[in-house]
Amino acid sequence: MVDLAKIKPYGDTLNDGIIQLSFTLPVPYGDEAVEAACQLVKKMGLENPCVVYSKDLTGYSYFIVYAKATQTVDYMKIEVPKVCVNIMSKEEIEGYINDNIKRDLVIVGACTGTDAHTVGIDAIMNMKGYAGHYGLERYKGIDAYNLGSQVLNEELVAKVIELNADAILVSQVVTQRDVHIPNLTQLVELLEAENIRDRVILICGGPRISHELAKELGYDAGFGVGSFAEDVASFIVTEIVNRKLV
Ligand code: B12
Repeated sequence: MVDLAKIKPYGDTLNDGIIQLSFTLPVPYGDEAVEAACQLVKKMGLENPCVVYSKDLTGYSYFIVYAKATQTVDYMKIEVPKVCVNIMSKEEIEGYINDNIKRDLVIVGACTGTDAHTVGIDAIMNMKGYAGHYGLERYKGIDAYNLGSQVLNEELVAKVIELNADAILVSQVVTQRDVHIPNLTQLVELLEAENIRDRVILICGGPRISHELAKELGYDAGFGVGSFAEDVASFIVTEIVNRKLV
């Protein structure tokens, strides 16, 4: 029986609390390294650590450990800020643009700053799309410009002005040392300085981007893992109509 007010991990039998951790310790492989791994897991508040796999990483040591969590979470009290929009199919979005906006939309996207990961922004924008979901370049009524990777915010803003874009898509995949935060913030500042922030739909995305973070940073929406072009396009077209940017 699952008590939603007190959920805990399920490993072998329901409510046994068993979880799996994997990590690397910067010490040579051996009994002392295994003991260090167990002690570390216990210090995390987990019980009965059991090293089920370990490997010498030439000077470092890698572990997979099973352990028992006794903590629980009240699932009934969970609230996650999400993009609230009716997700339409590609054809429905094309029809919505035709019926409600009556002009082609210009969407400019890029992976910005020092970030060279193109696959995420390509998944959303490229003609062939991702996992069976066509990208924005294939949509009737959308002119999509994918500027690629390592695009400076200044370059992106210049392109947005040149094309009189309706929406900006920013991809940030690398989040080491929170490098994405000042980069995303700078873009908002540049758009404000150019006095165009209010007339564009500003969206960011990436595997460690949440809608909550995006809103905090001054974006209209944030999209994470598993997003498709339909999710983003549905948000953009609805927002354009709601904000009377038609
Ligand atoms: C492929 C890859 C690379 C390739 C990138 C090639 C390319 N042309 O893109 C190369 C080898 C160049 C690379 C380099 C590096 N990488 Co790399 N890379 C990856 C890897 C294996 C896959 C990323 C990927 O393609 N995912 C598939 C796409 C489809 O998923 P996605 O990006 O999440 O996109 C989806 C959503 O997030 C969302 N989305 C993404 N962007 C946007 C934008 C908008 C607007 C919207 C709406 C949605 C959206 O929609 C997409 C579809 O659903 C990941 C590990 C992993 N398994 O994820 C590491 C990873 C991202 N890389 C990492 C690192 C550290 C690096 C390097 C710094 C390594 C180094 N020390 O040199 C460099 C950085 C280079 C740079 N300047 O950016 C780390 C990042 C850690 C962190 N927290 O920051 C990861 C997580 C690996 C790891 N575990 O350490 N990498």
